[in-house]
Amino acid sequence: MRNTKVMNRFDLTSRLVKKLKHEEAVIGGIGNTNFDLWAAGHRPQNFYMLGSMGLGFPIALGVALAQPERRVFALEGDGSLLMQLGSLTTIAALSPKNLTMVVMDNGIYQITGAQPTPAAQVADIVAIAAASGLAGSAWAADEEDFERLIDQALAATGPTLIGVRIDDKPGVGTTRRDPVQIRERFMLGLNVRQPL
Ligand SMILES: Cc1ncc(C[n+]2csc(CCOP(=O)(O)OP(=O)(O)O)c2C)c(N)n1
Repeated sequence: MRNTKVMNRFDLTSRLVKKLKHEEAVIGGIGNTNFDLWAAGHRPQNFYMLGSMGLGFPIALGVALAQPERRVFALEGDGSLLMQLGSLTTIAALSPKNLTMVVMDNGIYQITGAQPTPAAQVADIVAIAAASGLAGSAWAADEEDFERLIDQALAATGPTLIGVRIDDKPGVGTTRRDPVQIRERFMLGLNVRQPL
């Protein structure tokens, strides 16, 4: 089903962030995806989802629609996405040209004790995305292929989804849990708030 290398979330997140030169927005999903986004180097255009599984992509969709000239990336765990699969069809139907989703598939709910997710056995996230209408969905074969898919996404004319198989490591850092600060910094970073 997936002839892909098992990679590492922090390494891939760092590779993505290094490629961002135009104040692209990045939305990190609950837990490890936003921990590693934070650890890869905080940017004012980063938003760190706290609390609810599966809201990374819906939030990113809102940002992409509100600011169509800005590229938007969203990072989500496989367990979180499986809890909010309807977001894929909504995104496919609205088809924002500037949104790229990355699914960090470790086949487990790592942060709550490594219980297996359905992606470990029966669900192929990229096949689900393609069948939801996201035709440009692909598994990254290895780190080089991931970087190539990100380069493609930076020039894409429709929403794209990249699946990556990752190891069972927890996030490298821990996001500072201050929701008001996270929101205000992000709004400043997106130029929708004036500095005090
Ligand atoms: C709606 C909801 N249900 C359950 C939880 C508890 N919870 C928080 S993170 C998590 C697991 C996330 O798994 P995944 O998205 O695959 O990321 P990973 O931890 O593997 O990086 C769970 C069950 C929650 N925060 N929200």
